[in-house]
Amino acid sequence: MRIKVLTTALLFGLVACGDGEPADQPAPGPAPAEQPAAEPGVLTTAEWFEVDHDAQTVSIELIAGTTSANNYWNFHGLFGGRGGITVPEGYTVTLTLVNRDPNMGHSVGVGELMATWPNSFTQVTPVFEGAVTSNPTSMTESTLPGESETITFTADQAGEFALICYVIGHAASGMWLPFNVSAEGEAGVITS
Ligand SMILES: [Cu+2]
Repeated sequence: MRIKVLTTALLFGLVACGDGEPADQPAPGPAPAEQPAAEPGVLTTAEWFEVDHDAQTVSIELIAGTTSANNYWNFHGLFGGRGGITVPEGYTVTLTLVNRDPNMGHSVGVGELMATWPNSFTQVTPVFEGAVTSNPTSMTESTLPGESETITFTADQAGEFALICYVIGHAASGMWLPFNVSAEGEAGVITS
């Protein structure tokens, strides 16, 4: 989402800072790509995401290995920073990690957003207390194929974070998902 927004801002900046060419000149190059049905960066709903504003709770079923994309190292088919989840600040989040990858254990935790990801994590400290599955760095004792694990935490700090698989090599290979905590109470998912 952020990348798209930045790209748009950059393009706008380039246009705005142009050298005064007539505005009615058609832009050179290929026509812009058609917009997909769901605009990137716009929060939407999904059957795996439920928010209850009265109870101030969010329920997420996070499926690892949903598709074979990225060698099954994905959440809901998303990897490499695509997609994302936004929850309102202060809400209690119940997240169930479901591992459908036929080959490999996975984990998930809420961590700081990084520009690049280390191959291995020597220490895992989640941003929110309780916001990480058990044995998150272990290939043999994390959430194994066919297993699931539920964690519960309170998203008590607004900001831009990430849902990270801490198994060695996985985050570096793209197995992470943007996770935002909104001070404005926004909730939803981005699925592309
Ligand atoms: Cu993984």
